[in-house]
Amino acid sequence: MDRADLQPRVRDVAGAIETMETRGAANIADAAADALRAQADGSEAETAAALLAELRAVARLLLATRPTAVSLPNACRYVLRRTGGDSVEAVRASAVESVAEFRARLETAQRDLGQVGANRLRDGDTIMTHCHSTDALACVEAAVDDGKALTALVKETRPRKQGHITARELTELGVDVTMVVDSAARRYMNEVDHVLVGADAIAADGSVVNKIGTSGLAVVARERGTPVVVAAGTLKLDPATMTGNAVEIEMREESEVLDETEREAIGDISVENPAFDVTPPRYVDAIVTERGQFPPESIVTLMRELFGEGPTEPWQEP
Ligand code: RUB
Repeated sequence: MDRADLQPRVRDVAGAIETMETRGAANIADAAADALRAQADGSEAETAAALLAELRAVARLLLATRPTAVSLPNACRYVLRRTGGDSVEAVRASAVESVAEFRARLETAQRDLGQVGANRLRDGDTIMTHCHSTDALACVEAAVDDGKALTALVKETRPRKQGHITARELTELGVDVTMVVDSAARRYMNEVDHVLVGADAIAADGSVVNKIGTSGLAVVARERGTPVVVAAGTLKLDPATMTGNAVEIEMREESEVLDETEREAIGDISVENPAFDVTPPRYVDAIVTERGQFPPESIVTLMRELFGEGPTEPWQEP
């Protein structure tokens, strides 16, 4: 596909995901679906086959922006598998309709899993959060709507401090928030009733891929017997892991860790900046989805039901 055929919205969405202006797995999926809609809507393709090829190319472009969030391929998979027809109009209409359906399902899923997660929380509980997860916040919102008063210890979440977003949104929900630096998690764990985090990807063995630091937090929680709850819609289930593929962990720029002045002052060192880590299933108590809560070891049954025995890649050229 000629880059000139890309709709400006596609370029904007891909750029925003790459620079993390759009971030968090669910938001990324929603934006990706919208980019596919924009291409279908604005394309000047003259045949159904040409429009389908454009949509596949847009999906491939989006998939290259952030490697770990499986919501991206899952969003593209959902839309492309439902897009088709013999005319440009039919392809356009089916793409637009499946994007609308996908976005509506995303919203409903978050509301439904929020209620499941809320049922675990009791009035007066303290939660500890890591990063910023709209799925995790949906659980808190539903609990607050049920009349429960909650307190939150919010981890700052270095290097990009997404904990600041969580702190603001929890405060808006009426939750009493205390922020701590990441390394203070163990110091405060005795005060915590639930660790509540989101996920970028869930593997078939129940491993949870989420913002770097989640696995350390889960180990500390297990040491103290504090339940670790992962709020993750089924959009986060990674079908490729059913056939043995590993989730790729995104490595990011060292400038997120050290600014230029700090770098110069320290001298010649290497910096590693993985964006995510993997929490083994034995440290996770429950994965909360819109289909109910699952012990991590049994999530594969839900994956088989949703994806069959493996992934499809409708963005590949036939
Ligand atoms: C965000 C992150 C979030 C998950 C889940 O990482 O790790 O916990 O994406 O978010 P980044 P949600 O800031 O690097 O995108 O529940 O909103 O899908």
